[in-house]
Amino acid sequence: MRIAVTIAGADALPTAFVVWRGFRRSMIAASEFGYDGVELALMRADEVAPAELRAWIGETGMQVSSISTGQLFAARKLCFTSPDLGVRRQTVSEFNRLIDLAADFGQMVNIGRVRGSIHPGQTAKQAQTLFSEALIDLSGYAEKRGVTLVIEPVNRYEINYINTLDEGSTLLDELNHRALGLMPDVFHMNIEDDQIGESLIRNARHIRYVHLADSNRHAPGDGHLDFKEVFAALQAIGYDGWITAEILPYPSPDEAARRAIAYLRPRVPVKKA
Ligand code: LER
Ligand code: MN
Repeated sequence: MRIAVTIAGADALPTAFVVWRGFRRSMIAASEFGYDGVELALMRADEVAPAELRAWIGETGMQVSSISTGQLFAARKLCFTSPDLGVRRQTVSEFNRLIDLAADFGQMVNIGRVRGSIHPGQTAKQAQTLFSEALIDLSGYAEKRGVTLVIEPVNRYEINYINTLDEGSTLLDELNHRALGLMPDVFHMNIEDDQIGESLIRNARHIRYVHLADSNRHAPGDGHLDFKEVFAALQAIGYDGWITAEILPYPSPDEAARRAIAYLRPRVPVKKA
C-alpha cells in the first residue's frame, strides 16, 4: 500500500476536504512529510497544466494517486443526475477531460458527490438511470485511456444516493465494466455501513482505492474509529492500492498531515525487496 494526502488548488473552497492548498507548495510539503503521493482535488480539468504537473512531480518525487471531483459538484453544481440536460452534458464533457488528465496522472478518477442526488420530483429509478447512462457513456473512454472510475459511497448528510459499499457494489455488479470500481471512505462507512471490516471484505471484489479519515474527519488516530479493524480487513482482502488521508486541516494543515502519516506509516506493511 502507498500513502497519499489530498491537496487542491489555491482557490479551492473551504469545503474542499483537503489538507493543503496550492499544488506545487502542497507537493513539496507532502514530500517533506514522507507521503508517497498526492490526490488532486480538482474544480476543473484544466486547473492544472500537465507540463507544470510533470515538472512538480520531477521536483518533489511525489506520485499522483488519483483525481477527485467533489469540487465540480460543490463549486460548480455539476452532477450526473441533474434534471437539466445541459448540466448533465457538461458534467460528462468535464469527465472526459479529467479522464485525459488521469491517463497521464494517477489513472483513477473518483465519483463521489458529483454523481448528484435524487432531485425533488425525480424517482430513485430515474436518478439511477441517469447516473448509469453517464457511467456507460464514460467507461468505454476510460478503459481506452487506461483509467478507472471509482464510485465513492458518501454519507446521507452529503448525498441521498449510494451511501453504503453494498449499494455501490450493486450498481457495479449491474454495469459489470472493467473500468469501474469502488472507493470506500471509512469516514462515510462509519456513518452508513453495518460493519466496517465486514463490509470491506464483502465488497472486496470492486475495491480499487481507499479514503481514510477518523470518525471526526480528523487524522486517523484522532477519533474513535477502529483502524485495527480497517487494516485487518485490508490485509485480509490483500489490498495493495493507495490509502489516502482525506482529512480536515485541523488543528493546522501541517499538524494534520504530520499526525496522519505518523499514524499510518507504521501500519502499512513494508514490501520485501
Ligand atoms: C466527500 O465527503 C468525500 O468524501 C469526497 O471524497 C467525495 O466527494
Ligand atoms: Mn472521500
